Amino acid sequence: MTVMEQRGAYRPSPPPAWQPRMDPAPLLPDAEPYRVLGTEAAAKADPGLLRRLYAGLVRGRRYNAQATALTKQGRLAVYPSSTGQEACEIAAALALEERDWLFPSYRDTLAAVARGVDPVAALTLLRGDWHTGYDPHEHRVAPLCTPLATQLPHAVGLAHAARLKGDDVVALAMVGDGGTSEGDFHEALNFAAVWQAPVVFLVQNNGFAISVPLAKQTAAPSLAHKAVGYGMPGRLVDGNDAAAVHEVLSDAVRHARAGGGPTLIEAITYRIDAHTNADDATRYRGDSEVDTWRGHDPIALLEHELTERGLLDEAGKQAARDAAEAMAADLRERMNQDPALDPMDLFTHVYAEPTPQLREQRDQLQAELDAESEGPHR
Ligand SMILES: Cc1ncc(C[n+]2csc(CCOP(=O)(O)OP(=O)(O)O)c2C)c(N)n1
Ligand SMILES: [Mg+2]
Repeated sequence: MTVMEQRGAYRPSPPPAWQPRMDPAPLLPDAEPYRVLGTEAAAKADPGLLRRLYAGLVRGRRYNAQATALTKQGRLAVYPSSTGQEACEIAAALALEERDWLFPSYRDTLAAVARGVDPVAALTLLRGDWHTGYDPHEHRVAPLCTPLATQLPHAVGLAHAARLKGDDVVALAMVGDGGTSEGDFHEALNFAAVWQAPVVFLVQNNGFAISVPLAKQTAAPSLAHKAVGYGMPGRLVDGNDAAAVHEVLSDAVRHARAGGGPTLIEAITYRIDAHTNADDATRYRGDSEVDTWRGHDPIALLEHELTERGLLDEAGKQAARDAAEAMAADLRERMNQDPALDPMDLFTHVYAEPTPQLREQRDQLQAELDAESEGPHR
């Protein structure tokens, strides 16, 4: 048969039937961020949990104020405050079991401390003293991560490995709104969904990536909507409502532990302070926006609920403040002691096998230190 005859014999047929691989509707976030405080759902919230959240929030705010003060005294190089975001920080820590893992960003010191990391050790990186100040295995808290979103693939890797080993472990990875534009965010969510890894992604949408507002960051309907493209559920929550954040995170952790796969949660919150002590936020945002968010303060919201239900009186508030003050005093005192540092530690744990350049730099520093220790130079 000639080619022309073959072509003539070709009968077009419709393409094979196509169907979406799953119904996307259940993955979509609700139209409104989920709330508990100030709604009927609040009556069902566990009083003990609300009290623990309250104590954690009060302590967290005091920690932020103290750490910021330490930057002004030259005791801390930099501090990214999470004032206004304490509900996300504390609820994240309380939604995990001891055996679970937390993968924090540089802003998530409070979550690390709420999981048991020593408040001083949590600041080691921000003081510039060492790579990280605590043993990540002790409280199952990965090092605070400064390169944006790199903690996300780490969390997925750990969660996937745990599942392969049969360990009943969930990883919670925290990231900012700006971090969602990173390639690592995409790779982490894609792998997590394909592998159905037991991981929960918590995006704290605090409105800004340093000076870049969300509108310049993304054109997505919400960050939670991004979940659908990966094949995982997206959830929206009021990030200043500690009870709501705790409930949504706990649901996602339970779902992941039961083999249901990952969830992407977007918590709507606001960064009350500047990006860090080195930033001047008045250059890119107005006071009225900040004031509006001060009116939706996570501590005030929870305090109101607890007071209304007769679960918190003046003595209870004072007890929370006293505990926070004692923590701050201890932090101040220990941070005011000069740490004993070996400059040669700069080169420790950078690579398993140091590169020739690193070896050269190490030798050079050692020679300089030796020369210095030989006493005053002639
Ligand atoms: C890979 C990478 N690129 C750029 C930076 C510089 N940087 C530090 S914080 C930041 C903004 C991040 O904003 P967001 O993810 O919203 O977190 P937030 O600081 O608001 O908690 C940028 C761009 C970085 N640390 N890492
Ligand atoms: Mg942000």
